[in-house]
Amino acid sequence: MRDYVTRREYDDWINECAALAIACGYPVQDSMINDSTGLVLGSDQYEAFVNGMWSREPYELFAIFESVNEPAVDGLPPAAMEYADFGGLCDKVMIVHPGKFCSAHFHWRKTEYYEVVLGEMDLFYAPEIIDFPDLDVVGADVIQTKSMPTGGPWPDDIVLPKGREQAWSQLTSYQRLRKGDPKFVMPRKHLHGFGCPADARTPLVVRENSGYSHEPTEVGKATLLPEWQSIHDNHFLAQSANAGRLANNIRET
Ligand code: RUU
Ligand code: CO
Repeated sequence: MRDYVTRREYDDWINECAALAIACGYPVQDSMINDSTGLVLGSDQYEAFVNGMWSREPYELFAIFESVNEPAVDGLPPAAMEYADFGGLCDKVMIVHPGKFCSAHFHWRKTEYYEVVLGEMDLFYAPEIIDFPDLDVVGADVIQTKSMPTGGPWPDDIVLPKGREQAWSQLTSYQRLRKGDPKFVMPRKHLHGFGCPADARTPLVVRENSGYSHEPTEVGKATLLPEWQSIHDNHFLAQSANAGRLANNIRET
């Protein structure tokens, strides 16, 4: 089983994604193109590179170009610092090839919202907060002022990556998002994941805005407030996706 990506494969993938993001008008800077731009969500997902990013086979991997990640704490009253890690500002664009997915996950802190820039987005989510008491997620313990749209049932033709079916089983609501649709808000603590339709002509290019993105990568940490350096705010339901997110296994030769 393939558990690495070659330098050539990785750079071809990310350069293609960068070209698409730039063609879509996204402000991609050189510093946003690095060895953490691509997310391969688990060692079992490198198999995607055997037949290439255009094979349309189901795997969990995609790219993120992040143009803003700002704690936005300046000017707050000091008492607000206690929960300021729930706020902040982030602007990113995500590129998902046909048949590929961002794994099922939730964030304790981050509320995010999407705008499709190119292609179509298959969005899957849990419209209610699902309790994970061991992970400190209990719907009854948090503010909930409104409900999410219930969405529809999954289409019959979605093919999930092998072995990941269980992780997606509680994301019972589905919506297809297109360019020009209203922004779609995904409140914190709700399970979500998304993909690009397997038969699409172009990858999905989707812009995400959110609160501060507490990502577990080295690059993201450099600019952080010291108090926030150890915060990881992403929980992927597939255990190997959590480990895979930390670093990519890129083989130089
Ligand atoms: C998209 O839902 C996302 O939250 C990205 O912003 C990364 O954090 C991983 O998934
Ligand atoms: Co998310």
